[in-house]
Amino acid sequence: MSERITRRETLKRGLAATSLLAFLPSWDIQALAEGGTDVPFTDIPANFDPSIPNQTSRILDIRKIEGPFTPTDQYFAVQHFNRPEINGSTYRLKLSGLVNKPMEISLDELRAMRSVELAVGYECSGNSAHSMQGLASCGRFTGVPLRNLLKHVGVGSKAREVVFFGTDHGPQELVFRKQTFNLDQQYGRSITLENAMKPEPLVAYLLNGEPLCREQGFPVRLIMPGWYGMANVKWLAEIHLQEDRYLGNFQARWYRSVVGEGGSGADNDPETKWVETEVTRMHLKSVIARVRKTGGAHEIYGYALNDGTPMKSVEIQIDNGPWQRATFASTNSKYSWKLFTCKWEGATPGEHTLVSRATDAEGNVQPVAADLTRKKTFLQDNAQFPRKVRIG
Ligand SMILES: Nc1nc2c(c(=O)[nH]1)N[C@H]1C(S)=C(S)[C@@H](COP(=O)(O)O)O[C@H]1N2
Ligand SMILES: [Mo]
Repeated sequence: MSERITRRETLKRGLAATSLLAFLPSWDIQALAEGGTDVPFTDIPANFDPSIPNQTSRILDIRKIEGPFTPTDQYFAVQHFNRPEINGSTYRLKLSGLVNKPMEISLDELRAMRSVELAVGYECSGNSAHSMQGLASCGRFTGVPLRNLLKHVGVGSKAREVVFFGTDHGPQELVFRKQTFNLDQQYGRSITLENAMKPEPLVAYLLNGEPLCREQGFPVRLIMPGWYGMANVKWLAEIHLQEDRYLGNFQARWYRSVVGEGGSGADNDPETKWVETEVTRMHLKSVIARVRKTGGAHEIYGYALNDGTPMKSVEIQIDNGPWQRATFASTNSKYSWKLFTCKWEGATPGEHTLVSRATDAEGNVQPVAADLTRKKTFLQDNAQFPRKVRIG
């Protein structure tokens, strides 16, 4: 008997060790586990303190990234209104509009449906050097594939657009020609039915194996793998199917990019075509997050994000030297953020400039800031992000 218990214990311990190994990213095994030290960045503004709690956002301190999944208490958070507090036991997700059987689904009913788990990394479309690239995270999300839910209620034959409303709402300035109204709006986003029926979108209720916390949208949120953060509607109240396009503020106005094409780029050059587009899928980006010193060796760590197109490479340039290829972590997956590491040979004392650039399998290369000067609006800033460090 006791032997059996012992064997079971050993088995348990063995399993624990295996799963631990599975989650110990190749990313940090060497430098982080062997007790290295952080090489300080000298480009961090004196007033930058991501630990200060903030009503509208929580920034991830990317110097603390240790592995594939961002711990829940560090996970970045952005919202336009408040963070509604929802009672999970009375919660109902409404499915309405052009559906065959309108429904109100409880959390227990949702949990009883077949679920999938997916590693998804994303950033806010406003993430940039201003937030030290900390409006990004990666989590393990569990939920019901959106298309299963839609099949469950039956998609009406005229439905073309799927709208997601959060519980949160508040006054919004709405400009119509020369009139300005201040009207209450819910947070709302839409996608085409075609995108909704793809296998990836998830109606998620767990993050890293735990119920979503309030900041991340308890009890239920949408997750659109490969898309910028604004698509991932939190505190999901209603999924509404309709024929016409949805033009709510956060769909039609707030998340747009305006880029000049052709001509000189001067605002009034009639040869310049100003192209206005929706913000949807993530543009290719990589960011250096940490530099670690272990014994005499230096190593550079960072994350890369994109729309799920296979990532071909991340390269690192040190002090305008040759580009050298970084190694991707074995734990990366199609929609996770892609962690990378690169050995820094022959690092000398003093200040150095480091920069990374990502390239995808379709040949897209992460731009430099000068390539983006014709983008008038600040969203989708995926420019290369030069860093400064000092080796003591
Ligand atoms: N209901 C609701 N969902 C929302 C928002 C919001 O204001 N309300 N903000 C969006 C934006 S702009 C971003 S970047 C992501 C951030 O997701 P996170 O807080 O889980 O990191 O949530 C999105 N989902
Ligand atoms: Mo965002």
